[in-house]
Amino acid sequence: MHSVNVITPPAVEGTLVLNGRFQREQSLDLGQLERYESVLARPFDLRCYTTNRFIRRVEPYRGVRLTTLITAAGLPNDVPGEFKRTVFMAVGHDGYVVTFSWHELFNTPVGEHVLVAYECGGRALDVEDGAPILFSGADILPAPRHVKRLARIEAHVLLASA
Ligand SMILES: Nc1nc2c(c(=O)[nH]1)N[C@H]1C(S)=C(S)[C@@H](COP(=O)(O)O)O[C@H]1N2
Ligand SMILES: [Mo]
Repeated sequence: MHSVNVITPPAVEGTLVLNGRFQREQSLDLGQLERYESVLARPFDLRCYTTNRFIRRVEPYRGVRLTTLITAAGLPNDVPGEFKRTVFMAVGHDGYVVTFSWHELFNTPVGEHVLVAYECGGRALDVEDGAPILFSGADILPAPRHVKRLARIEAHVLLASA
């Protein structure tokens, strides 16, 4: 896989960094996330993919769409059309990683439901609650892409190996 050097800044709790192949690296604390247009999600059951275990009912999240943050940071465009080969890695402070493709986020209904949340059930989430929380509201089993203590969104432009 082709990958540019990603210089990872020191992680600050409650602050989300967008880095890698974005045009403008971003660093957003909870207050800055709240300034973007917000979306209210539906309540859902958090259920583990690996075990199918029911974890808990989650009240409606409020947050900003991941696509809104990515658009603000600027998709890679050094090579025409390369933005369509971009994969985004969402990384938690504990090193937990999940992926999203550009197509999935910008060209399927899944993307409309991927939020970086800072409020749940009308109550502000703070760092102790795991904020900001990334979640993908259209997933069949939502627990894997429900990332607590979200630290970074990395943009990687993939190249075929042959
Ligand atoms: N930051 C982070 N978020 C995570 C994980 C993790 O290891 N780290 N595990 C995921 C998985 S696989 C599950 S099943 C749920 C578990 O949720 P819980 O810790 O609230 O029980 O968190 C998800 N979000
Ligand atoms: Mo899980």
